[in-house]
Amino acid sequence: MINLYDNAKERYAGFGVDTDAALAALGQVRISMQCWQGDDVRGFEGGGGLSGGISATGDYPGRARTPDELMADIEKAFSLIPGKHRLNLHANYALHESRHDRDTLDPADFKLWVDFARKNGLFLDFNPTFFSHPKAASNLTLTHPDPAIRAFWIEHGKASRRIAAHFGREQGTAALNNIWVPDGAKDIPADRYTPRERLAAALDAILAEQFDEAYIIDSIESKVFGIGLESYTAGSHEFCLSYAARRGILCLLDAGHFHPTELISDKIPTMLLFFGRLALHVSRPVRWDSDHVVLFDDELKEIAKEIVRCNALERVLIGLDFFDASINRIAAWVTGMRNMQKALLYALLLPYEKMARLQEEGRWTEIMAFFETFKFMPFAAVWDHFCANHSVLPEDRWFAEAQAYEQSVLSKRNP
Ligand code: RNT
Ligand code: ZN
Repeated sequence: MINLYDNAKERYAGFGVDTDAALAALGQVRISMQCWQGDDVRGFEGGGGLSGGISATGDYPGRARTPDELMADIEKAFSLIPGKHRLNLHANYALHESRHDRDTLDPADFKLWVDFARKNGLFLDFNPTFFSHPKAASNLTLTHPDPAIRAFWIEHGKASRRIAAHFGREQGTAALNNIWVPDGAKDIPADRYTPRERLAAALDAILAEQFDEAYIIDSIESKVFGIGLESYTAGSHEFCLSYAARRGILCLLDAGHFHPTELISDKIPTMLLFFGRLALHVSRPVRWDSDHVVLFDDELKEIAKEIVRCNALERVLIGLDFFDASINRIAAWVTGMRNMQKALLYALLLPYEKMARLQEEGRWTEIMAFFETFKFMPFAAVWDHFCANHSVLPEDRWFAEAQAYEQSVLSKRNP
């Protein structure tokens, strides 16, 4: 029988590409998987629905309803994803010891998650939750005109940083603490300046406490608009980029937070010129910030290509952000995670030096031909080899396993 991997290795070597080195590099990359795909961003506070101008659409059966179910589902998903990764938590997934409101959350409220991460060899990341809460009912938090409400959310931001730093200390490697606020306006605002002034001041207050950067990395996520917030978003890209640059934190790019034809792949090399690190929410916007599952499509490959081309696998913190409630949620996670990995592998298997030289010489026909040739290289054999090395099912077999779990576990859950 022909060994497909050996054959692929030889073909790639013909272009000077070392498949073993690519697989070793991919094995080092931890992607942060969003806990919120498992339960449609509901969390465990038992409050009202999702707010903040975001929306999980669909009612596919089998949503995780309890912490135990969510943890079991996350474990199932990771069993179908090669390599070791990270888990991205939101503050509204606190497993309360003491029923704290968001302004007084503390690390003890996340002890069970820390235990869960340790048991599964995962590293944790964190997000304060500035939505789905009575005090965010108007979709105003850090820009709220009422100083008491602003103070509540500032305390939440501070509490979140303490929790993230605690994760970092426990896991011996920094946790990303990403701030995203929905604040904005449905219709044309009379004043675009004052809310942004308040946002900057509130962020300064949240970030005032100093932590060891070995434990926590701070970022701020921009957005162009949300549902019901169509006309104005205080934390626009210019706001977040400028704020992050001036205050020395990271700017997080969410693939769905720009105008429909604006792509984050082009922003990656640009920002890496000026920032030591960059954080991503890889998502798939369909006509708007719809948070569809990440597919192995052209933009995903382009995102991965820019990260690899800039030699920035350690400088770009890759997290996923989608929440599709219309399909099997385990399959959603596994598809998105594996696709992110596939895109990175695809990028690691391109002969950049050679192509960069062609670009210097203006030989654009050859560059185009190279890219097209590589679409038909035996990439799948290299990917399946990676899965086998990590004792995970290959591309054509994992889905049956997800279906079996749906049959035996998910289908037994009531809505
Ligand atoms: C919202 C942002 C944000 C959320 C998560 C749940 O548009 O993308 O990152 O999706 O925090
Ligand atoms: Zn996001």
